Amino acid sequence: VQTSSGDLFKPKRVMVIGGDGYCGWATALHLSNKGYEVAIVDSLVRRLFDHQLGLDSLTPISSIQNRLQRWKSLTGKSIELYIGDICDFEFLSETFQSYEPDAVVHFGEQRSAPYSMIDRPRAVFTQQNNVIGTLNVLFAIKEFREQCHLVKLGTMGEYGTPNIDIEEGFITITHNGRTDTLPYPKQASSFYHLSKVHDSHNIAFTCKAWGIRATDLNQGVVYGVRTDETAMHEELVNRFDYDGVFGTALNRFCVQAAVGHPLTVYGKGGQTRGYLDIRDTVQCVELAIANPANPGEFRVFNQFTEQFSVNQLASLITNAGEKLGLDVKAISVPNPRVEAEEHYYNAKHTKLVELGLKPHLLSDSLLDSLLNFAVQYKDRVDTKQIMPSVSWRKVGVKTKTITN
Ligand code: NAD
Ligand code: USQ
Repeated sequence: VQTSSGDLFKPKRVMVIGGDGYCGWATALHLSNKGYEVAIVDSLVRRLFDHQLGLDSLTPISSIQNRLQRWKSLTGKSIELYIGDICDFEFLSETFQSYEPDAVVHFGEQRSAPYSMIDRPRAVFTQQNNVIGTLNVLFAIKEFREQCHLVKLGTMGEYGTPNIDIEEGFITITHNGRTDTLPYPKQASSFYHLSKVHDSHNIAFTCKAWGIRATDLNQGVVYGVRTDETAMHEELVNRFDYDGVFGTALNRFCVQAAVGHPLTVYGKGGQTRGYLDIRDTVQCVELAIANPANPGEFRVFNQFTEQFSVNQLASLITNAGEKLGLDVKAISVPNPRVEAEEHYYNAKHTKLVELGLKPHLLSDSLLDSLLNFAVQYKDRVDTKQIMPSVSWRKVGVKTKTITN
């Protein structure tokens, strides 16, 4: 790959941090399938959160070791595995020196906004885990692998819901007769989303100060479950979160429809966000890796394909459910979050398309297959986990046990 600065940089060895999670597992297999050498780094802390909160994926997921053995036996391809916490710099240094990655895709964070709002310990954990983890990755690149390209998962939620168009990372402003291109203002609305803002600042600074090459992927809400690779065998099946802490909007609605639970629209339902199919997550990450940032360049891509309000999602699922003979109803539940429920939203998302992204837009057939998927596993649903259990307003200082 010839980067725009003219240097030759052909990434082959990719480290996927958080490769046991929802986006990371699908991406690790996709990259391995595409001929990249892949190593997964994961502390498995996400499986621990599930145990601690009494939650479970809709799909039964195999251990990471069994997943990788199955992948090897099906495809002949090996994925290396490093179990450890990237906040432990000794572990991360050894991993970097042993694997020598050309690119690091960093998914390895605590990614639930409600989890970060349960109580003070979880808010602190989220910011410590995410901010220190990313800082360690930046130091490891500087120290051991200067040319390594960091592809970091950020979030569209960093921008909040401003009353003007959202640009991709930067905005050109004229103020008192002078003009500059500045980072787009950040207005995150949970301790989790704020951790991503802090990460972005640290990454931007180290690109400038140390010449790190980085791409910040401000991803929207991901939906779907099957990718070409995870569909190859039941032991490769991805996780599917539907509970009130880790489940995200569209995926949750599919499970709710499958078990006859009313769709949980929070408040007025005008909350609009960018969404994308998990098949596009893996495609976007591959595009970012194949077209690396230049040394010292801090790139920001808005990674989503379409915008929807919660009400729009609810009506899409209602209609798709009816076609399958499901009786789907949406209800408004008091919004546990502090967020605008009716607002302007228009976010740019052209940079990944310019690199070649061919989006899988939300279609009737995808909704159909996602609903059927949820119906297939509906006996595993714990309906007590569906209603939201974390309030932004009632967050407390003490460790809270989540029970419904
Ligand atoms: P996930 O919880 O399924 O996976 C995250 C993985 O990272 C887990 O396997 C966890 O064990 C691991 N991890 C966490 N902290 C770690 C640490 N300190 N050291 C090593 N491993 C660690 O989450 P996901 O849905 O796959 O999200 C992945 C990334 O994408 C996150 O950064 C998230 O913020 C971002 N993202 C997700 C979505 C979405 O809708 N799921 C949308 C936008 C952005
Ligand atoms: N919502 C409902 N009902 C539900 C669930 C959610 O109305 O049952 C609403 C929420 O109030 C919010 C919107 O839907 O307005 C999206 O909520 P979500 O839980 O689907 O997504 P969010 O909390 O924003 O977080 C998810 C991922 C996170 C990622 C983010 C991308 O968990 O890791 O960063 O999506 S974004 O939303 O673009 O910031």
